[in-house]
Amino acid sequence: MIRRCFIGLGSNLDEPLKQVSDALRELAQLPQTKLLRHSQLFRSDPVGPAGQPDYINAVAEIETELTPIQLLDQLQAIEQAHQRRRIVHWGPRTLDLDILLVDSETIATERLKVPHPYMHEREFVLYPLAQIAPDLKLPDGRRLEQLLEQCPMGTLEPVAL
Ligand code: ROI
Repeated sequence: MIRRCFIGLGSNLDEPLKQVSDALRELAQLPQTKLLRHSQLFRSDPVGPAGQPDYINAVAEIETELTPIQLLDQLQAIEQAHQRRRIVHWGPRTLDLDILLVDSETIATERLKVPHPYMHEREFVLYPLAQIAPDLKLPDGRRLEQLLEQCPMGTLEPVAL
C-alpha cells in the first residue's frame, strides 16, 4: 500500500539551512519512498520559549510504502544522525522531523499522532504546506485555506537561496 505523507522539517542549531537541506536529500533516499516535492525554506522566530535562535522550516511531500510507524522510525534515525540535541521541551533543536499528515488517516497512539496535533496553528507548517498543496483538506474536513485565514504569517519569510 502506498501512502502520501507530508513531513515538517525544522532546525535552529548548527547551521539550520544545511540541516534542513541535508534532511530533504535524506528523505529522498529513504527505502520504499519517493520525495514528490518540497516547499521553499522559510525563516521564522521561535514559537515557544524566547531566547533561542531563529528557525528554518520546510514541508516535504512523500509517497511511501513504509507503514506510519516504520516511517517514524526512519525519521527518528535521520534526526539521530543529525545528532539531535533536545535539552529542553520546546527548546532549540538540530533537526526536527514531524509527520504532519498520512493520506486522510487519523492516528492516535502513544508514539504517533496524525494529523500532527499542533499543525493547524503553526504558521511555519501551514504556509510551507500551502506552497506545495494549496487545495489540501485535513481528515476532519477543514480546508488548509480556512486554517491559513486564522493563522497570520507573523515573522515567517521565505529564504532566498
Ligand atoms: N518555532 C519555529 N519557528 N519553528 C519550529 O520548527 C519550531 N519547532 C518547535 C517549537 C519549539 C515549538 N518552536 C518552533 O518545536
